[in-house]
Amino acid sequence: MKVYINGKFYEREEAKVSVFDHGLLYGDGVFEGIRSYSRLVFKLKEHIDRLFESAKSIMLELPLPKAELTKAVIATLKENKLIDAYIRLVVTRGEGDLGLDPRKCRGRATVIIITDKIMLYPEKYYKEGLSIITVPTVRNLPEALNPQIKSLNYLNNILAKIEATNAGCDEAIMLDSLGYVAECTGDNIFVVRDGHLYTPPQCMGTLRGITRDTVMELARRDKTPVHEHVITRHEVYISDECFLTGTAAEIIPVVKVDGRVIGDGKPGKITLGLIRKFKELTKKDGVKY
Ligand code: PXG
Repeated sequence: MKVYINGKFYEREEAKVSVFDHGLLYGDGVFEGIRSYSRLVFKLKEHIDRLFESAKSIMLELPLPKAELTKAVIATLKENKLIDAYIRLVVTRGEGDLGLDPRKCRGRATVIIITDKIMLYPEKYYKEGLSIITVPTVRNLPEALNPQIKSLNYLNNILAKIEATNAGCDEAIMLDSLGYVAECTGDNIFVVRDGHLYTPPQCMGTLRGITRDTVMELARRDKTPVHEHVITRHEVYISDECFLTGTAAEIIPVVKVDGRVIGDGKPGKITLGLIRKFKELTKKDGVKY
C-alpha cells in the first residue's frame, strides 16, 4: 500500500510525518473521508470543496489547487490499483515548533492521501439496525469550533463514541447546546414520521454531510417531503423510522434509541428504499479512474 505525502508516494511503513507537525501536536488541520465504488469516486468534487472550505475557515492554505488535489487522489487510487476504496485526505498545518502559533509552520501544509480497501460495517447492522443512545457530551458549539469544519480535532466526537461503547452501544446521538438532536459521532441522523423525512438543520451542531445531502436529493426525487428542522429526543423516540448517513456507514438503520424501540423494531420501508437507491447511485455516479 502506497501513501501520498506532499507529492510523493511512500510505502506504508515509510509514510511518516514529523513529531513537530501541528496536526499531531494540536489537531491543527482538516480532513475528508471519501469512497470510490467500481472505479468511480463518489462526490469527489463535493469532498474537495468541503476540504477547502474547512481549510479556509481555519486559515490553512493548501499548497496545491483543487484540480491538482483531485488529480493526486486519482493518482493514489491508481497507484494502489484499488477498485472499491476508502480514501482519507488529510491536510495538516505542517511542521512547526512546540508553540501554538501556526506562523511557525511557515505555510508548509502537509498533504496526505491514504487509500485502503473499503471499510464495511458488519452486514448484520444493515439488516437488523443499530441500537444507539444519547450521550452526555454535547456537540461542539458552532461559535467555539464549528462542526462544519472537519478538523483533525475530533475529540468531541471521540468522547461521545467512548460514552456509547461504555454503554454497550454502537453509536451515540450528540445533542447541541440547546438540547436538540445534532448528529452522531461520524454520521448525520434522519427520522421518518408519516412519510416525511426530517433531519436537523446544519446551522447548530451538525455537519453538512455529503451523504445527508445525497439522501435528501434521492428522497425529494421520489416525492418524499424532506424537512431540515430541529428535532427533539422525543421526536426521535416516536418516529416511524430512524437512520444514520455518512461516507463510512452509507445509510444505516436505527431500531432502538435510549431503550425505546423505533417503529416496529425493524429497518423501515423508506429507509430500505433509500439504501437501495443510494447503492444504485454509487454504481453510476462519480469521477472515473
Ligand atoms: N457528521 C460527522 C461529525 C462526521 O464526521 C458525517 C456527519 C457524515 O458526513 P459525510 O459527508 O461523510 O456524509 C461525518 C463524516 C469514521 C469517519 O471513521 C467518519 C467521518 C469521516 C471519517 C471517518 O466514522 N465522518
